[in-house]
Amino acid sequence: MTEETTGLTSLTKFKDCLRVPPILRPQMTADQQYILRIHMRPARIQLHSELPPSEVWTYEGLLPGPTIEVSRGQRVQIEWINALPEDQPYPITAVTAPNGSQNQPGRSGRPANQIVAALQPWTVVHLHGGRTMANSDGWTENGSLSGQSTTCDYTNDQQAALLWYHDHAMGITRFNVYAGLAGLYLIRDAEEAALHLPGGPYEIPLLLQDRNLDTTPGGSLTGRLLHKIEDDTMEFFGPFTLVNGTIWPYLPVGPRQYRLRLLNGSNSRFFRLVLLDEQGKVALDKITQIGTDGGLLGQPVAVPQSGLILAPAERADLIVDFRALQGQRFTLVNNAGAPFDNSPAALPPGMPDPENRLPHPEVMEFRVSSQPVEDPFVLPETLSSSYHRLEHDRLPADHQHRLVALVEYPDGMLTLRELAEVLEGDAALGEALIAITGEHGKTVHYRTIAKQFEDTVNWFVAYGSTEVWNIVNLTEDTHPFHVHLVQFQALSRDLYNTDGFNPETGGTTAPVFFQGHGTLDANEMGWKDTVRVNPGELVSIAATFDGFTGRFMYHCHLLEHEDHDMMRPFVVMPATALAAMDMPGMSMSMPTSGEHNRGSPVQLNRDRR
Ligand SMILES: [Cu+2]
Repeated sequence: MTEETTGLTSLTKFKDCLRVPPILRPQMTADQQYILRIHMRPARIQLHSELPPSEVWTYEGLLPGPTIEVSRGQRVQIEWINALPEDQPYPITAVTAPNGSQNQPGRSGRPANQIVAALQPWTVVHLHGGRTMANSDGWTENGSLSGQSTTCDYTNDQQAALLWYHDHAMGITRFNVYAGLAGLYLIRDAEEAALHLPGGPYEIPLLLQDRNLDTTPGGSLTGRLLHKIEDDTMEFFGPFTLVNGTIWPYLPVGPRQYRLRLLNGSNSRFFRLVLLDEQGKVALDKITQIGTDGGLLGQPVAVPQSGLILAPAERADLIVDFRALQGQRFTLVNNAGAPFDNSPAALPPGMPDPENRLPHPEVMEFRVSSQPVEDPFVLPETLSSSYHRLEHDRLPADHQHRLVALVEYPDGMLTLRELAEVLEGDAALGEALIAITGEHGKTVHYRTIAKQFEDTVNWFVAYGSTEVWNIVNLTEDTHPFHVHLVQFQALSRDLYNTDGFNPETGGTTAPVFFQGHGTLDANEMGWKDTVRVNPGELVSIAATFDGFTGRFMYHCHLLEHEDHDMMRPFVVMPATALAAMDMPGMSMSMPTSGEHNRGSPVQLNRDRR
C-alpha cells in the first residue's frame, strides 16, 4: 500500500506510473546500411511528481536513453554524438559527507566537490555485454569532447539478450553514468521468437538505480542529483530507488503473465529482490527466471527464496505470473544491505534497514487489474536448445588459466592484482607474495605482476582459445567481475579462508586455503558477462575469446571501484601473431598442447580432477 511519507525530505511511494523507454530500431539507408545517430544532451526531467525537474545528461533527451532494438546479425553503425554543452556546469553535485549520512538527502553540511563541479563533458560509450570489435568497444581513454562524435560498428552477432549502453570515460564513469548516461539494448533472434514469450506491452524492461538528491538550506529536496559518499565509504549508495528514471513507481498490469527484463544499473548498490503480497508474504513463487546477462537459460529456474540478487550490471530475464491475482497489489522490495557482502538480510523483507543503508527497501509496486484477460502463453520446458553448460573437465585440454586477486589496501585503494606463479629459480625480490593452498593441499606462491590500469599488459589471449580465469576475493565486500568482448560461464565458486592475507603488506603470512565448494545458484548457470565474487571466494569462469581481436578491458562493475582502480586491459591476438611477438611473457600467453601454462593457478585446478 502507498505510504504516507510526504514531507520536506521524503517522497510518496508508488505515486507515479512507471515509464517505459521508447524503442529505437535502426532504419535501413539507401545504401543498405543500418545507421543510428544518438546525441548526448542535457535535459530537465522530473524523477518524481513531487520534485522539481532534475538536470540530467541523457541519450536523446530520455532517461534512461531510448531502448535500441536489433536483430541478431543486423550490423548497425551508431554515431554517438557528444552534444553536451561545454559552457554549463556539470549536472550533478558530488560530496564527501560524514560517516552515517548516506541515508539522508542533502550535503550534510559539506561543500560540493570542486573537481567534479569543474568537469567537462567527456564521454565514451560502451555496449555492455556486446561482442564488439575493439575499436567500437568504448575504450575508456578514447573519450569525445563536446561537439565531437565517435562512430561504432556493432555486428550484433550473438544470441538474443538484454544488453545496455553506458558511459565508460576514464576516471569519471561513476559521475557520467550517475548523471544519466545509460540505456537499454535488446538483441532479438529466431530462437527467442519461437518461444512466443510475452511481448509488446507485456514485456517490460526495468532499469534499477539508486540516487540521492540535494536539499535547500531548509532541507527541501531540490531535485538536483547528489553523488554522496562518506569519509570512510567510497561507494555511492542513495536512499531513493529509480526504476526507468522514476522514483518508486507503480505499474498497472493485467492478471496475466509478463516478461520483465531487469538490469541493475546502479553505481554500487546490490539488489536482492523479493516480491511481497498485500499481507507482506513472500510471493517469489510467482517469478520464474528464464535468462541471464547473455541470453536465455536452457530451462526455466526458480528464483532463490531469499531473493533475486542483482549486482551492478547484472541482468535477469523473468516471467512473472499475475494470473488469478485480480485486484491485488504486489511490492518489489530490496533486502540487500550496502555495502553488500552476501550476508543474509538482517530484517524481514520490506522492513527498512537504515543501519545497512537501506532506509527505503521499496523498489516498485505492481497493481493487478480486476479485468480478466486471455493469456494462452505456456512457458516451455526448454528455452534455449543451443545452451550448453560448460564444465572445466570438458574444456579444450590446452586451455590457459589466469589468476587475479581482488585486494583492498589499508588506504582504501581497491585493486585487481594479476598474479603469476613464483617458479623455482625465480629471484626472491623481497616482494610480498601470496600463497594459496588448493583443494588437495598443494601450496603455490604468487607474485603481483600488475595492480593498476596503467601497469603493463600481461594477459595476451590467443584468438579463438578458451580460457579459465580465476578470481579470488581477499576483500570484505562482494565485487561484480565484468569482462568485455565475451559471454562466459561461472564454473565454480570455491570457498577460501583468507585470514593469512595481510592487507598492510599485500602478501600472506600464512597461505590462503581452500575450505570447501560453494554453490552457484541455478540462476547463475547461464551466459554471463558479470559475476559476483563474494568475500573469501575463488570464482572460476570460462570463456572462448573469439569474434574480434584487440585490446579490451575487464573490471569490477562497482563504478567507484572501476574508477579507482579495479580495471585492467587484456589483448586478444591470433596465436600466430603471438608466436611471432618476441617479447617477455609470451610463454605465459601461448596455449601449449596438453599443458597448462605458467602464471596460472594450475595446481589449484589440476588437483580438482
Ligand atoms: Cu569492486
